[in-house]
Amino acid sequence: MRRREFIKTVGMGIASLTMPGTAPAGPKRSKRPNIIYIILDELGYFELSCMGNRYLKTPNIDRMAEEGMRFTQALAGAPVCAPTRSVLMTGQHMGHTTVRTNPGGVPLREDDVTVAQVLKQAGYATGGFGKWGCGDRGTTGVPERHGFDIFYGYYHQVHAHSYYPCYLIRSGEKVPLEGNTGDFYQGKHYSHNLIFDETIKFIHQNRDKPFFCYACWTPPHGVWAIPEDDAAWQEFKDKPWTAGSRTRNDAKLYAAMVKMVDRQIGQILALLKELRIDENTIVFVCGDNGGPPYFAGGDPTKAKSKEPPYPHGFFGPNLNPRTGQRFRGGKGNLYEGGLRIPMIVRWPRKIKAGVVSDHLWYFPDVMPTLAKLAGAELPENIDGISVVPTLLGEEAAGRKQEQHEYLYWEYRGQTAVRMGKYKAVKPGKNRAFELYDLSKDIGEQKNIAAEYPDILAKMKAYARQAHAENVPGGWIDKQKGFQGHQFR
Ligand SMILES: [Ca+2]
Repeated sequence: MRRREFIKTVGMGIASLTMPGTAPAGPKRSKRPNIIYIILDELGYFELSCMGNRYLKTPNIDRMAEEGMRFTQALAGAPVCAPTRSVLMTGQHMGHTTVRTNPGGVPLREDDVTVAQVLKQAGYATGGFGKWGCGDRGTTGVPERHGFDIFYGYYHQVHAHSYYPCYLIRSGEKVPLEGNTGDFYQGKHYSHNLIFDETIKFIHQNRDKPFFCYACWTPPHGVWAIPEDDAAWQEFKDKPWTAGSRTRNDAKLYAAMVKMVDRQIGQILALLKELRIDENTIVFVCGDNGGPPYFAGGDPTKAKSKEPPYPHGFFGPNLNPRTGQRFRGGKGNLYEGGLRIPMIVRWPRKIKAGVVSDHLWYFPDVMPTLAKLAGAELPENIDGISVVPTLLGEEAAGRKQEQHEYLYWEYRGQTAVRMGKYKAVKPGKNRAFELYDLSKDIGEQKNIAAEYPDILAKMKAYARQAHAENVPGGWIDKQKGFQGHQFR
């Protein structure tokens, strides 16, 4: 189906679903799983306690990994927040997706088809909760124009920098938060608690139908803040840590926020059991981009020394605490540190418990994966491949796991291509491509470009083929956009 026709059919709504001959092939409607897709903004690959992190505590995510599948080579769609969400939502890599910059000014186009549209057309209830990042209020990119029955939270990237905003947005309408002033650290309403409550409410309300719950939560992204009485803050507030980027509390706040969202994931899993939909619900938990080396400078109130006390970040998002090996780089660049994310998927009795998979996949694959689970039809021109055969087993899925010929990223003059064990990285606009063999060199230290010119030439050709001109969406009503934290 072409994208425009697809939109037209979505626009016809429920009527089209009952027309004979239009029912999508796939699992029976009654068997179709609920889908909960949770993003923890900025959470690094090694920031789980099951990955050996010494400071951060994630007992519920660890339990999900024990009961489900953990991926070692799940990669972000982009090394920063907005583009990675655009890739996830459109099933298109960075050479094709619409939002390729991060400041929040570029929205999805009217004719972009999202995961929510795909699932809604197949009869799913669709809800989004958290940070959207694919189009501000008043643009063509808003979630209510892209398949979400409800979206509650932040639309503009920068609006999400405050956990005590003056308002949040519910499906395009401002919801004023009286008592919040624009102060980053205190206020009457902590946004994430409201967002979590709405997430829970949506699951409750839709327990009897197939639903897609997109929980694109902001924690542990900064500016770091948490209510004083939150149990997670009480657990970490007296740690002797002074590392931070704005305040001496930042590292403690970060750890508390990770613990808080982990606790809330536990609450969601308990709710699924209580509602007796645990075995018919697949839950994904992942990061959104590679981990930034937060708080590398130590105590922000002291003059920085030449040798920062935590060169790889206070919590070491890209440093394997068990082996001392680390991914190069971090958030914002296209070395592995900018792209590797935690990814854990749980579906009792469908996904084998305790499996660690090294299947290589990335955010464009989410749309075809969820569509396959839902028996939904896909739009044309997507770059993803379903990972259902890996999740359920090739026998249960009825087909072999397909592999990507190559994976592609671009961001601010950087380009990266992955082909099997090889990774080609162009680290900047006027820089040459480097080539690494990740099977031997996970830290991307030994550039072998000169030794394998034919392989690099092939990967450069892929990069040229993957990049298409960027045509952004636009404004419908500029007055409605985010104006700054102090504005209501
Ligand atoms: Ca992010």
